Amino acid sequence: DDKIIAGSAKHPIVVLEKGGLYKYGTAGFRMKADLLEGVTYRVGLLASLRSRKLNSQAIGVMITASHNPAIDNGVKIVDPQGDMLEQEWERHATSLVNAASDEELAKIYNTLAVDLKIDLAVPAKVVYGRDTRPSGHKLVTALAAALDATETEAVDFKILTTPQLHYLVRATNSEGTPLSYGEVSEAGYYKKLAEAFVRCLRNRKIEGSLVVDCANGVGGPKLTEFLKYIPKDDVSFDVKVVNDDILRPEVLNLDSGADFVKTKQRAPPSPKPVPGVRSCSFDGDADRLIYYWVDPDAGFVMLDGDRISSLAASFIGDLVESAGLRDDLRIGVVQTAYANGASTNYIRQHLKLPVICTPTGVKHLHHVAQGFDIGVYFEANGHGTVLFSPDAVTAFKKSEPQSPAQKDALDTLAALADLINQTVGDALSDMLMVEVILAHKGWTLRDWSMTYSDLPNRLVRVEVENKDVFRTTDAERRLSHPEGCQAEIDAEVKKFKDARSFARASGTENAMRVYAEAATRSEANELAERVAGVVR
Ligand code: 16G
Ligand code: ZN
Repeated sequence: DDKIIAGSAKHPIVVLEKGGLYKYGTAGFRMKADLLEGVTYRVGLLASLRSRKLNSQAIGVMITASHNPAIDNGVKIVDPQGDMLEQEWERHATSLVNAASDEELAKIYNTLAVDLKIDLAVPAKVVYGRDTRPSGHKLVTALAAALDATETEAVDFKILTTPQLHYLVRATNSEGTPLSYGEVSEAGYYKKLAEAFVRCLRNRKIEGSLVVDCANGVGGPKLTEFLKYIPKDDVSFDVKVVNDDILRPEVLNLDSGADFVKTKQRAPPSPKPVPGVRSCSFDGDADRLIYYWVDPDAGFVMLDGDRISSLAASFIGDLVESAGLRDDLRIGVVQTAYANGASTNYIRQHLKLPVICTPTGVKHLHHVAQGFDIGVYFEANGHGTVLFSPDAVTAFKKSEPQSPAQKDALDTLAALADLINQTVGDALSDMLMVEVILAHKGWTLRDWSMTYSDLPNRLVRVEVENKDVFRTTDAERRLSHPEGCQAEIDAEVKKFKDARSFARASGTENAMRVYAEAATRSEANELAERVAGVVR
């Protein structure tokens, strides 16, 4: 206790104004970096408890604020298989972090250990990383102090993308087992991806070049490093890495990155987009991906998470068919209410695959996707992945092919299961998947964009007095509270053709978000404004 109290005194918590509380949300704790030192120390304590609770398996801690401005930072916990912290424990994180004093902190820590039947004498292990934000240094020091105070084995992987840290957690816990996820090192991650990329492509050719905007975040140097692992004799992959300046923190996520492209619906202004060139953007911690190009005739065309999802589902669905496994493996797609209605229709009616809608936040989508043999999940904002069950992977490896085409399909599926990050959405891995699919199909971005037409849509942010009075049901598609609000929204939606709209409280900002879809752009805009009026 003395050690915990002494450490906490060195990394004090900032008491929030007006009795405000810190809350472990969809992105862990995320806020202005100067509020986070004490928070990170306390998260370190919780990570050690979690490791001890789970038979000394390694727990991950990632320090990042993704697409937020450079002055923000965040801290979140990664579970042993590389997935998000179990929801039940978010409460424990919140209660530990809000302890009123150093002594109170030690008390809550001990109470949690008793209540959760945690043996504090067993070993604990925590592995951690951070993005390129300058504040990361100080937060890592606070984290290390907590691990020291609790006698937890600590491995500092230094600067990483968020998905790399997730990879390393899973690799650490599976090392030396038949289910080994890969070498426990950053190089191991690159080797696994590069090897799977080559296997996925075999003699197929990637056409043209690809410009990758890295939002001046950690994805830039990591992508450059990855490219060194591609054997030039086997694959020619012409990538131009742009917006990869990590030395000037003030440019992080500035007028660039996947979040900018998706919300502004335009290409980053710099470097000046070259018409026709295939382009994509990562976000600040490289777990989101958006594709686009500037068309000489049509202007800017974007291929977002819904497009990546339907592309993956279509390709993998066809492969499973060719592999003769259609009757053995259940394939499904998971989306949120933000998914464009046209994508949902395309997947259900054209691809004939089930679609399930969940609330916003990766943990929800991931969990539901795990219920399929092959679960494709993406948020429209470009975060997502494809999960393969152990049964599916066994089927790819053990099925006896009856024809060269069937063998080819099985080999490609097995390689995809290695290429696609199984722990969390990963911009680098997803980008390689998209490149593989386009190469197999012989498609340009224009071909990809022709599969269906998006319904015109509009997303608005609405400032409200108290967002907490708004509660949702039906995977956030309807408001249950305040009473009568949903009926008013329904009445507005009814006035438009082919329309849909919903309002939900943001989990990351103090605001409401309103989404509307309708037959034309002006109708979508008008509906969004009207529903915003209902909420305001
Ligand atoms: C978080 C979520 C992201 C979601 C976003 C919604 C994770 C790792 N991240 O960033 O998936 O799209 O929140 O933000 O779950 P909002 O609640 O402010 O709309
Ligand atoms: Zn991110």
